[in-house]
Amino acid sequence: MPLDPAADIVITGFGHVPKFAQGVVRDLRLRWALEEIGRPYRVELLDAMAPKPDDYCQWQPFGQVPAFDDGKVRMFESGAILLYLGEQDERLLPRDEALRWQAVTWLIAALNSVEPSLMQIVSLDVFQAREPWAKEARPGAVGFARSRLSCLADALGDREWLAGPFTIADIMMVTVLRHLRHTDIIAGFPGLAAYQARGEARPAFQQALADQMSGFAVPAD
Ligand SMILES: N[C@@H](CCC(=O)N[C@@H](CS)C(=O)NCC(=O)O)C(=O)O
Repeated sequence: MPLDPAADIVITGFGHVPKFAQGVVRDLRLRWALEEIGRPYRVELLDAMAPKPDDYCQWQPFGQVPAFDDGKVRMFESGAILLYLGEQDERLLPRDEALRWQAVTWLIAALNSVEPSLMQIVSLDVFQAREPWAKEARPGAVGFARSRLSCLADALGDREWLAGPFTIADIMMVTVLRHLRHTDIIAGFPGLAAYQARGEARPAFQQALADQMSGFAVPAD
């Protein structure tokens, strides 16, 4: 059971978030990776709505979560932290050079080529939902996201995971796809829906999600 109040590894998360964000806050990526390799960790929960203390911004300059500290390195950015954890365990990042760089490539693709287009829809549906232009902008944003998802679905084909074995690339991509769980857009790509479900069925994901949810006062959707 990796959650351990005496662990050397500390990550940050939020103590409470609105319902739409429960189960997608990005500390989930770290929790999932740590569960996959059985590394104990503890969590410092911050108030999502309050200004972040100055000392926290020296750790995470944007005042966001997650941040990570294992006593050796202090880091922020979920992708960088997954790479760091992958360096330490081949169950997250293969030692074979070709597979390893495939995994790194797909991790960056998830962050840089897929996540922004999906977050645009989240912004319109949640953060900007009351803006008069949000409704008009949505079809264009959905069209763009679908074009990215279509390329992703083609690239994945009928493979189980993006880089061959399960890697940090899958932790990143599955958590990115979860941003659209309030829509039926992923369901329009059956291969991607099955891929997401495969990732979410892993016991390490289930444990990570349950632990994140237990930090929130309001139950999940
Ligand atoms: N690129 C960062 C993004 C972190 C991020 O957006 N965190 C969100 C929670 S999932 C957050 O802290 N939002 C509050 C804010 O931006 O002030 C990462 O991947 O770590």
